[in-house]
Amino acid sequence: MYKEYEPLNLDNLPNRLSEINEIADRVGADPKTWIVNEVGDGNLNLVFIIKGPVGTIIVKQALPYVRLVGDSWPLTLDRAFFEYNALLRQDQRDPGIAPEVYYFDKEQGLIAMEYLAEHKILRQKLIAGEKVRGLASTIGKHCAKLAFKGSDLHMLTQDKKNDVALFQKNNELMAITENLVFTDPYFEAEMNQNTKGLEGIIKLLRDDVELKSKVQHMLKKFTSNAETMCHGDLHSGSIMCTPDKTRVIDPEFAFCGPMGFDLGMLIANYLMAFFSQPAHRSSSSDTETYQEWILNIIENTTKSFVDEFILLWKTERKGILYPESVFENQGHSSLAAMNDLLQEIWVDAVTVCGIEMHRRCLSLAHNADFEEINDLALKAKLEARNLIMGRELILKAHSLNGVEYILEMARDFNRKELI
Ligand code: SR1
Ligand code: MG
Repeated sequence: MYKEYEPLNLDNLPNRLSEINEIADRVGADPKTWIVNEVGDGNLNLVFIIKGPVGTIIVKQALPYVRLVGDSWPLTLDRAFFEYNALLRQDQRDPGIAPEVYYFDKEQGLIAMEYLAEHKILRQKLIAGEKVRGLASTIGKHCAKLAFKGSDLHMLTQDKKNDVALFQKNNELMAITENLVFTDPYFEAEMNQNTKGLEGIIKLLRDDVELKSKVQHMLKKFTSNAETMCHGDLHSGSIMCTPDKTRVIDPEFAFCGPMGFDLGMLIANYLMAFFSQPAHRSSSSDTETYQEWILNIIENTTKSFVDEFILLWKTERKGILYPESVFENQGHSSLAAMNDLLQEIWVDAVTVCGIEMHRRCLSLAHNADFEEINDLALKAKLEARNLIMGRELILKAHSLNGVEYILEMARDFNRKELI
């Protein structure tokens, strides 16, 4: 591989990558036998599928700019370094959940990794009305393992501090989240986009000082509370599934932040899949059945998260926080303290959830669940439900003491005519 960065393309890729043993061993030594396709449909990177006589791999390469916008928005190649480091930690904390990494080149911003042949992006499955067995349990447990095992509840404090120092340097990607997710939806930012018809609702959100203060409070936690390594972008486009297997990809936005961040972002994306269903299903009974399945996924993801967190609390609490020396070894239960912490995680998750529901309709980078709706009046009507429920979640996060309240709220908003 050349030392100096050069983006791969269909012409230069075979010769360049066949020189790398770790790649040639996985695909085949002769690049003339390779079939290469560029399949990147995300907002940032190049993604190639390379198929050869020995096997198939994925190669992901960072571009020196944001692909969605172009070279007017430069972006560090180092995001591949943070993704690589996050993939290793995901695999360590929840073995088998992330694609296996075969090769990493920092200068080229390049990661070669496992091709998930039978898996499909979860967002596409949710739009198509397909179900995945075991989804809630796999992802709920994964979020708990990532939250718990990357924190001072579990890690040696020196290792935790080294992780914090490492991921603090992913500040360009954190800045994207700080701006696009937490800030831009709440003022007239340059790159904002919204469906026509939502103007009244947008004014309502931007005039709501209590709402904006709560969002800023959550931004303070995002940027200052380095509790654990989060995936950082855990939406349904970062999950790949077969009918009964689930994997998590794309942790390039990894950062050290609040333990509820990933869970909240994920629930938001399920709620947006829920609200968009009337545009994607052909009968109201299909819509209702599938919407209930999505709500069931939200409920069981949250329950799996809590169950796994409690299990880890009882069996893997080896860090400096809430040590047994302070509780159990003196004959005192730590369960009340654990419940307080779980409550704080839940409030953060609910708040992040509401914010993510806002940004996907108001800022840059919308999601396909709504973007694939051609009937713009219907799109605006469904997005309005999503936006107002997002507001309710942010304002009421402290009093929604269980996932059931969220499910009921979603059913209620799904019936409302807001515009
Ligand atoms: C400019 S990047 C826009 C969005 O795409 C990524 O997937 C993240 O969600 C980011 O906010
Ligand atoms: Mg991504």
